[in-house]
Amino acid sequence: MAGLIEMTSDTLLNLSECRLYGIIDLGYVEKSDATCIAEAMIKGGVDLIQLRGKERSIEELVELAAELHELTARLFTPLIMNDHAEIARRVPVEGVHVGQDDDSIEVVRRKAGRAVVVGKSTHSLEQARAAQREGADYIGFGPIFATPTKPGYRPIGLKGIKQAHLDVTLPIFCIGGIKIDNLEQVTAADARRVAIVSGLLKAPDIVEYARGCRKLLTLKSEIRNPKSEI
Ligand code: TZP
Repeated sequence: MAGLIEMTSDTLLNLSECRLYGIIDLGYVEKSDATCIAEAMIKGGVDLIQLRGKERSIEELVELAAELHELTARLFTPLIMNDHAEIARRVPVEGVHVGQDDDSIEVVRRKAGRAVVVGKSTHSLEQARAAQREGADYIGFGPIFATPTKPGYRPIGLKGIKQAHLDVTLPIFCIGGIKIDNLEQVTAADARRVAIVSGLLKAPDIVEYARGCRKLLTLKSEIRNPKSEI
């Protein structure tokens, strides 16, 4: 079932159709605002939501993921848990996202104990190719630009995006410093999908911001291929 996220028994969401990935990072927002933020993101056209809570306890994340999932499931939007595959055993999130220093994809699947989408962060073309060989369902590719959300990582720039799409057949979400104002630069460099953290979370109007990003991504994909584009 690669690339297909089981949302309910009668609804399947195709990962390759997802273009805009919104990440709720608890470094930027209060836990108590997370559900409203998720709702605004979805209303604005975000296809996929991740909960990211570095330094937060598992118990805290389980509780918030369960609350968020009640909303995201109702709105048929997959919820992906960052880092902690064990949370997928306790909360019916649709996926788990891991970094280079986290569990392997195989361990993530084992810990989750059921079919989940597994995404992996990659920071170079070599890591992107390796993540595909390892069995990831999608990858994050970046940071494209320098970003305070992921300090200490050298930005990889726009140049590798085209090659990544030639080398990797999985959905690739470009990430890192992407804002509505530079999104066209990123799509011009051949990105089809993006993940955005601070741009969305700091937007004065999340619905409008997401809508604007979604429009640019959709426009670009229609220009690239009016019928079926992956
Ligand atoms: N992985 C690569 S860059 C990044 C992650 C999680 C952070 C992206 O955050 P922002 O605020 O959209 O630059």
